[in-house]
Amino acid sequence: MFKALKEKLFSARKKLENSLEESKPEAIIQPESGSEPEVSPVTEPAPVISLDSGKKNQAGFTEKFVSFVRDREFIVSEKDIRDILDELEIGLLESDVAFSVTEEILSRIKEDLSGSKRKVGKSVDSVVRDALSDALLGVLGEGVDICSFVKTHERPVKILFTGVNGTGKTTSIAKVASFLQNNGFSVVLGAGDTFRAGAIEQIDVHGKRLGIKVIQHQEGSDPTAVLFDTVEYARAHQVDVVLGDTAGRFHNRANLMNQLAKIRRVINPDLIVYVDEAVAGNDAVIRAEEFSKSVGIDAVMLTKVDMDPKGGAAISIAHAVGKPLLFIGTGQGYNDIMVFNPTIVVADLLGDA
Ligand SMILES: Nc1nc2c(ncn2[C@@H]2O[C@H](COP(=O)(O)OP(=O)(O)O)[C@@H](O)[C@H]2O)c(=O)[nH]1
Ligand SMILES: [Mg+2]
Repeated sequence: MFKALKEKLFSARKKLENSLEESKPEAIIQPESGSEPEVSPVTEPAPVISLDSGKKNQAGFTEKFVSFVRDREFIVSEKDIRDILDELEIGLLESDVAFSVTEEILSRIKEDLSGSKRKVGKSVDSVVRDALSDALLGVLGEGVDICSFVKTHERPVKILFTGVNGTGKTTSIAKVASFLQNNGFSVVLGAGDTFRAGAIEQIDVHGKRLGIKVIQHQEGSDPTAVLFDTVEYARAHQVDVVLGDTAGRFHNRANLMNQLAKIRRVINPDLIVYVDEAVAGNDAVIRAEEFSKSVGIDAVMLTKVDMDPKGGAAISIAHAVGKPLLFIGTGQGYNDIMVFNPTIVVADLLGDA
């Protein structure tokens, strides 16, 4: 997973380590005669290299830092790491990381590494690793614990899935249903895609395989009625969670959007999950933003991560939309689903998993 991103991050990490290694105090400054290198003077820092100020580079950074060493701190000039960050910027964009997210990551790394915050006592590789890790965690957010969400909401918890056709909504509903079942919750499915031929049968097959009830009406019927009946069924049978399928929607198709608005009004879902595919890269991020504005979404599920060697969409989507990435789909089987845990993902991206 995320092969391209891992390679870019690995390359930047090694280059930053080398650059910081060269900025070590011993390499730049002569200790004052008689003073212990470990207990250095508390004088004002003496600039060693001055840079032109005011110029902005590609990533919008101002070259205002100076390189110097004081006490057991070392200061890395922005110039020292600028080329590496420029290269990383291109690498992230090439890996489909959204522009705004790329800028955010770079700005966090720059802020973390340049300046006088770091102690030499910490190894260079951990300084760099922590800077990259913090920057990535900063854009990935907290994630969501769906099981706690279900536990803390009134039953039945109503979760509606929306998004463009073919991205994996129905398959994802089956996976989420199986995941919830495995975590001890009862589930009922609502065949709310009454629009596309074969959609009802498709979700019915999943339901049969998983041993989960599927509420369905005829093709072409009102999806709001199907989902209303599904919620009624859940109430009557004390089912914990309702998972509602919907027809593929384009934000610019008024009739489908109106249908969704009606479902929302009548069903009042606890969670609207926007589903898109990682292979769509930046398009997925842009669509998610548009859906978020027009429909209003609460969380995202990104499918086909197994088919996306780049990984940028998974890194970008939560930050770009301002909503958490709930799950990622990693294949066609029911178990090919992963809770999106930012800490685990970042550890994997930086090669620690
Ligand atoms: N490789 C892979 N294929 C997936 C994943 N999720 C869904 N699919 C496939 O994507 C296709 C469309 O899925 P479907 O659920 O029908 O999409 P929908 O139109 O949005 O409901 C199917 O062939 C699924 O098996 C995934 O995480 N990985
Ligand atoms: Mg479907």
